[in-house]
Amino acid sequence: MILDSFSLKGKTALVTGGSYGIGFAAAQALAQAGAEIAFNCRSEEHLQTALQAYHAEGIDAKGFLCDVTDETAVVQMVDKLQKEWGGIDILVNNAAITKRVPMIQMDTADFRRIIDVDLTAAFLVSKAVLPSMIQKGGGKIINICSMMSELGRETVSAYAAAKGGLKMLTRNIASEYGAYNIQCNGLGPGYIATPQTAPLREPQPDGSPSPFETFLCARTPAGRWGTVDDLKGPIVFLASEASNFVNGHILYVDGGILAYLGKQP
Ligand code: NAP
Ligand code: GCO
Repeated sequence: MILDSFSLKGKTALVTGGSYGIGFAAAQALAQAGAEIAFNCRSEEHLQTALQAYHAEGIDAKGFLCDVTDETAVVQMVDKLQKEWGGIDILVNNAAITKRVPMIQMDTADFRRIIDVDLTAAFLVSKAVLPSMIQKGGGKIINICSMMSELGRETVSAYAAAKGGLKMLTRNIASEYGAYNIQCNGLGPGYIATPQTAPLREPQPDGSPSPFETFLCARTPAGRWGTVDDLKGPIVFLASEASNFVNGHILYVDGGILAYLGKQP
């Protein structure tokens, strides 16, 4: 039955940055499709809150306090999971940060930090997980890309550079490890209502939508912000056997933004 190819029963999945936002929703979806879930984040408070939320939904998630830029901590987390699970079948490189500031005003340290979290970390975690995927005879790596993997906009130079790099890292992992039955693809959300984009959705003092919200909805054929629920089906697809011949692809889930010049004012 074709639907069986979307099942993740018996699979294990690590979602970086799975304490809230898109990462939490991705982990929820993978669990609902049958996978065992692990996630990491930086904050003890977020970790505990997320564990309670997962457990309240009957998801026996494993949580780790681990900064994805800390290679030692990443290797320790992956080693622990591989000992407990016998390997990691699915890796979602989701954790990322942004800082919205004009490039010439951006501190170099901030630029470097964003590249470190949003790009280098995907290299670190993938490098830690790939050997056991090769040994197991296959695996899935899903890198959470962005509209900024394709488009620029004011104030997001570091983030866009990272997300553009993440698109090509995705293609390179696909190229280098496809022979081991490992598929590495990107999921490229449009604009999604999460804490990361909350500042862009802040209503104006008179209660009217933010200028960015008005702009974005005119730029999106669907005419709305995406929700984390919009991403659940695509993430399960990319994590499942249903996508075994999809490799190096960035699946944009953007309501049509990348296809659209924008509504004429
Ligand atoms: P978010 O709301 O800011 O959530 C980020 C998650 O990553 C949190 O769980 C956070 O937990 C964790 N995190 C941040 N830095 C970390 C680090 N150094 N080590 C470990 N965990 C870390 O972001 P989001 O909107 O859900 O976005 C998730 C992913 O989707 C990111 O890759 C983002 O670039 C991408 N994306 C977002 C949108 C959107 O519109 N929201 C669109 C396209 C792509 P702690 O704070 O506890 O560490
Ligand atoms: C921004 C937003 C975007 C979204 C997302 C779009 O400031 O433009 O943060 O970067 O997070 O990546 O796909």
